[in-house]
Amino acid sequence: MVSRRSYIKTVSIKVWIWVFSCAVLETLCIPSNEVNLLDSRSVMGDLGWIAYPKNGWEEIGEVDENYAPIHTYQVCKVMEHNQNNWLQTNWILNEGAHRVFVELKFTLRDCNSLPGGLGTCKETFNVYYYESNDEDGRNVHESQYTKIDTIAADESFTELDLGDRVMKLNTEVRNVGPLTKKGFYLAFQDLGACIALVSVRVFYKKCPFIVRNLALFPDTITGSDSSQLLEVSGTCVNNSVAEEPPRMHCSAEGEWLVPIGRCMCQAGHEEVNGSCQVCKPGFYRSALQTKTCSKCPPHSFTKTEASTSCQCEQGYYRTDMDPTNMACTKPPSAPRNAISNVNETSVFLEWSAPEETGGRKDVTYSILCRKISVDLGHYEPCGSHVRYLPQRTGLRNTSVMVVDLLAHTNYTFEVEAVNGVSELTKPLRQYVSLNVTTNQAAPSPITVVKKGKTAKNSIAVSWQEPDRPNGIILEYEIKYFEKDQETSYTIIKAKETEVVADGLKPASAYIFQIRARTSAGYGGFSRRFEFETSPYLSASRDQGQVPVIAVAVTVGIILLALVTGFLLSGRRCGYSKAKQDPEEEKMHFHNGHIKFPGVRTYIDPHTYEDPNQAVHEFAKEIDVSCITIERVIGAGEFGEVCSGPLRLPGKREITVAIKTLKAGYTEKQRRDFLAEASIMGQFDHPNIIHLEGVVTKSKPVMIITEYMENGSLDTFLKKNDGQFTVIQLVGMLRGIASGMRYLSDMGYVHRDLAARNILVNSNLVCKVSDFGLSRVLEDDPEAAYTTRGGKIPIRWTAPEAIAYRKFTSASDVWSYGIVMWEVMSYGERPYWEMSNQDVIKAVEESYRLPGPMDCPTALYHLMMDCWQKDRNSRPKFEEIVSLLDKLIRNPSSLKSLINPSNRVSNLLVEHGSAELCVFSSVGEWLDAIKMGRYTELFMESGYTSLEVVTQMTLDDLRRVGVTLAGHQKKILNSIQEMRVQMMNATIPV
Ligand code: ACK
Repeated sequence: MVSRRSYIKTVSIKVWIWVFSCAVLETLCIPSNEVNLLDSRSVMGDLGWIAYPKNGWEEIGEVDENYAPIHTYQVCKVMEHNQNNWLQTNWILNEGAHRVFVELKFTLRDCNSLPGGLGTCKETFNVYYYESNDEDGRNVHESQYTKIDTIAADESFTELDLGDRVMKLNTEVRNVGPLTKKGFYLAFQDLGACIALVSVRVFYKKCPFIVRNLALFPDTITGSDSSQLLEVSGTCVNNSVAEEPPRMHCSAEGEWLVPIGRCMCQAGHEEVNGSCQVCKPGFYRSALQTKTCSKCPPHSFTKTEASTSCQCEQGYYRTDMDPTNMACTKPPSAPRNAISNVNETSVFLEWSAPEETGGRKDVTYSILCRKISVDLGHYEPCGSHVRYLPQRTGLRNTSVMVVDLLAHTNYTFEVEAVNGVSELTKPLRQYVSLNVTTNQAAPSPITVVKKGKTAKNSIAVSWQEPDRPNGIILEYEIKYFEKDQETSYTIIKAKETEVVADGLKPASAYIFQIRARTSAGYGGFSRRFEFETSPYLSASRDQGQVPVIAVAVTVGIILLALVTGFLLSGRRCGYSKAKQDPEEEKMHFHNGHIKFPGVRTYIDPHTYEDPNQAVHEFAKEIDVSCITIERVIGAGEFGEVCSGPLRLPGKREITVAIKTLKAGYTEKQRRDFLAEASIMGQFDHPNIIHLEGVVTKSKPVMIITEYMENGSLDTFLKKNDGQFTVIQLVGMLRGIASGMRYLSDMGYVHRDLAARNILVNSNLVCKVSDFGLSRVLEDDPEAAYTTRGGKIPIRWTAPEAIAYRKFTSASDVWSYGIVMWEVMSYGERPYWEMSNQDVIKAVEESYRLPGPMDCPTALYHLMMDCWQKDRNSRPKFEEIVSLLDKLIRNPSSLKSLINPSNRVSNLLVEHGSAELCVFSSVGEWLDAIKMGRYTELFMESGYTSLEVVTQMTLDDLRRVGVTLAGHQKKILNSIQEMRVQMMNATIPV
């Protein structure tokens, strides 16, 4: 049994032990967000609490090992009834807190363990508070206190525990609030328990000062409500600015929650442990770029603290656009190794990148072009017409194409390298220069082409000189064709900048392209310009819906206009052919071949049901009043051939030949007569007789052609025997071949090509004439009836045409060979007086006309080629023209004439060995049979003429030094052929 006194003593000892250990751990025991308003353990002197009744709560004065008092209040009146013992604290200042916490540490005796006191023993006590603004509340009545709670022990102790020297200390915490006054008292009411109140701690909670996101948040007393969050604004730390206003929330438990916004260090400062520190010299920090101070980039420095950027070293620069962390840079050095490549008026410039890029990647190049002024001798800007591909400035690649320069001009080009900081260093330009002289160049393409007066068959076209003629324009070439018919086109050459394209189809679209020519050649064609001819006049045809009255009125007006015009003009004559510059030259092309006139291929007029339609399709109707017949110049099959002036309105007067159709003709004769005009009208070539038009509306019916002053070629040559140079004769032949090439390109087979059907003008220009169809067989006096019934000019006609009427351009080539022979022999009659039959036979047996006297070997070879039996082996007119062109260009090639000794005037030459007769020397012969290597041996052995050679035997050959059996055989065979020709070919003429 333990006495009350000894119990209390024992409790005190136990409490002391605990107080001691807690005092040691004091700092650890109180969290930082708690602010004590009262802590009984830390009060050094008397606590000054008041107990009443006086014999209730009593203070046990103990000291700890440091002799500091331990304030413990105890009461243990468990044996007595009606206990009401109060213990009142001092006035506690609440320091602005609206909610405080009361932490009580106490021990409580288990009533069951007390002997005999069970009836009155309590195991709880009550805690009260009373608010007041000052200490006046000391004497208030207990009923004025507000109860905080009844406190029970979680664990009470027993006698046994005391025996074990273990105290069961309870800790209870209660919160009080909301408080509205400056302070308060606490009171502990005991109603009969055995309690030792070891410590009383009163505190409030706060969210402690904190630096978060560079913002300062002050100590903040928590709110009065246990669930309240207080929003607190932060203050940016020194040298920082709010990015977004910083805020945090203080919870009732004294914790900072939900940070919002933040502060950032100002430029020139960096964040170190929640504060903003200045950047040291040599370091910088620009606002909001990096978090920490950075070392100055290359070629820059700073000597001051808190730098926001670094300064460039001398000679180095930074653009406004360059970031502060970029190194300072400098302009590039000049480009290197510049070269130029001139192509006419274009220059390709190429260079290497500069050695020094200045530390930048934005190097570009600019070109400065200057040309040397011819008059002043100084450089001047090149002008805006010069184009740079891809551009003049800001070039990223190390090349540029400069085009549209002037021809034959000196230029200087400066290739400048620039980068982002070049602007800052002007005028220190870094460039490499090049001197360039442009070449001769063709004119630039014509860009402006305009349509002028348009008629149903013609379009007047004008254009502007090319922008860059690059020289004196010698002429223009106008190419045109019907839209979508590009394979057949016409070319007109003109000196002026306008031309009239005529002979066009009404209401049709034509494409025009024009180019200029200078001494440097042709420029490029202009782009395609599309112009349309006027429609037919018969407007009513397309307008079937127009009322009949309107049509009648229109027709009436047109008639009236026509009659009026006719009367006013004094019966003007003419046709609708548009005006054409006399200097213009017109050529037509078909499928790539030059085809002087005739955009289309030749159309057989017989394919027209109505021959009148054909003639008016291809020939223009001329009013007879425009023609004056002055004299008769010959007789044609259908009537006289006359000559006289033709006066067409708006055109200068010209002399024309007028073929007439004699009176009393049949319809067939009229048709056949006009058929020639229908054919001739389709041609337009300088070597084809030109049709001016026809007169069909009055009698006599006439065909009007250009007048050829020298008449037909055969009589002209006979009249002028031996009067012309070889070049003049070849020139005539070239003209005829050119006309024939045109006809063959047009698909027209002449069938009666002979010198008598070639006309010659005053300039010795030969033109092919005499076109017809059945006419060949009818009206040519040379034509003879063949066994098959046809009438054919035997001497001029190829064997296959005679034999089975195979008339082709190849048979025309045969005839051309005969014409060549006629020309070179000044109008000699082919095969002289041989009968047609003998001619057929001789030709059939491979004999051919011998070369005319003084005929160049090359020409005779060509004739012989034209007389190849196999028509496919004959040359084409195209080839003939180009061969003759070559001979004309190289007159010495015409010097070699047929050897007179080999020219057998009265003999025909066997075809296939004709070359033997035309050899002028032994060397030439040996070369021809590919044995030229023996020429020297032949000469040394005295075989210097072909006559002597024809006497040679095998032994002679061996003696000469021809030892190879194959060569001996080849040479002997050729000698044998020569002998046969010279001795046996004896067809008399
Ligand atoms: O040899 P010539 O004088 O030239 O005689 C004939 C005659 O008419 C019968 O055809 C001459 N002749 C034909 N057409 C023309 C022409 N366009 N110019 C000059 N004479 C021509 C031909």
